[in-house]
Amino acid sequence: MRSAPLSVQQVARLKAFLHTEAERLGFCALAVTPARSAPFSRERLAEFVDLGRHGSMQWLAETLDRRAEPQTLWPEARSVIVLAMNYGPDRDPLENLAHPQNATVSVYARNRDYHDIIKGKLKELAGKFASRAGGDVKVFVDTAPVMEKPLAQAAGLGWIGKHTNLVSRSHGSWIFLASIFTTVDLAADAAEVDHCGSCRACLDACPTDAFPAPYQIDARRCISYLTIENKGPIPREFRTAIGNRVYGCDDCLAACPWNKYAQAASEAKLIAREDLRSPPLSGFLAMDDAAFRAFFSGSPVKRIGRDRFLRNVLVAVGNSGEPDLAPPCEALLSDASPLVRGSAVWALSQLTAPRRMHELAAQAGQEPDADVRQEWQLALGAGNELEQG
Ligand code: B12
Ligand code: SF4
Ligand code: SF4
Repeated sequence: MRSAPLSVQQVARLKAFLHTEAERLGFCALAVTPARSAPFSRERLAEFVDLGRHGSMQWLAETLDRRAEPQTLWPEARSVIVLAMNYGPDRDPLENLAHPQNATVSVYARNRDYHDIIKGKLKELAGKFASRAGGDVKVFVDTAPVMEKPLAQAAGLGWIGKHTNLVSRSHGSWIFLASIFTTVDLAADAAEVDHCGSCRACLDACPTDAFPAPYQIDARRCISYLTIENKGPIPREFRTAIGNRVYGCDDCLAACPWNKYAQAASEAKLIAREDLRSPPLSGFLAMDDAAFRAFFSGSPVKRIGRDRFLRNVLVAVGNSGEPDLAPPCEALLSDASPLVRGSAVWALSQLTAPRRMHELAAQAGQEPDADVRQEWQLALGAGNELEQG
């Protein structure tokens, strides 16, 4: 149902109300754009998918039409209220990369899952707005088929930087995005323009060369994709470059000079848990499913499950240069998960002498999984066939 048009004064009062309430709820910025696709966003999303840069994120291709056009997602929508929440780190987010025996969890995942935090606040704001303005509302954060960055740029919250994330002149790039769609026509705010200039710090900072060109990303090469979205083994070509990053990556964001304006998160649930600032890798290797769930209760890390998390930890262990981590890895050679077994083979191959690898292969016996067999073959060197199960 389309809402009745409001006077200029009514719209101004509603927007003032939205700003006050959003600030009270802990959002750092809010702006409005019409419920129309942002310029070029459809073509660029289609190109990204056509080139296969979405990897296994098939949902990006399946929802393309709704994602590219807000009114295909919800025909009655007239305006989109875009919001940002600051999750800025309180110290150098990359300092832990210099401690290869500890794990680096990306800044956004060092405490509670932002989806849960933002969704509750969005619903509260949307409910209050709807009771004043009339009409219907729908709230979205991250997982819905909405192109949050182009809408945020169109609303004026910031611009999509060369690292393909939104950068704000006042808050830098450590911001989450969310939106409220409404059937009410609200006056649009002015779009933001690009302030990257000749800078290319983010492009040069990427450890896996995931930017085919400025403003374009190949998700298949991005550590965030490889450690979070990707369900299979981590492709060998990226394992060394991943270093000790066990969940996501922040290097391109951290490189951005506009973060000099960023502030540390004020929302307590987004401030890093002490035990996630620099957790020793050794502490994760013995985790079973129950221990993993308990440790990551309420955290976004829980989403990938124990096996994928251990896969990531084992890649970091392989990069740690720490032979003391070999014994707990050996125990994982007989793990129930082929993903974990295969990653343990690789980690050990980086830490252990070839003779020991041959002893371990003999002890491992028959291997039913083809991927794990291949890991063994590569770890033992060509010509060493492992028995098939
Ligand atoms: C899929 C996805 C990913 C993928 C792909 C990343 C990407 N850049 O799109 C992966 C898994 C790699 C990923 C990683 C991360 N993500 Co993510 N992700 C998403 C998601 C769900 C969809 C994004 C999407 O549609 N991508 C497809 C591309 C084609 O769309 P697009 O980037 O909007 O496209 C624009 C640009 O590419 C640009 N463009 C393309 N070609 C060209 C050419 C020229 C000349 C120009 C000027 C522009 C241009 O224009 C396009 C359209 O306007 C959004 C949430 C959402 N619903 O939007 C979160 C989101 C983008 N992610 C977010 C975050 C925080 C991250 C990470 C930082 C997490 C981490 N620490 O590990 C990393 C950052 C990696 C990076 N450099 O982008 C935040 C970003 C907030 C912000 N400030 O922008 C979002 C918005 C989630 C949220 N609700 O806050 N993510
Ligand atoms: S998040 Fe890391 S791997 Fe992904 S594009 Fe940025 S720097 Fe590269
Ligand atoms: S690091 Fe430089 S090029 Fe990259 S987003 Fe920031 S300003 Fe733009």
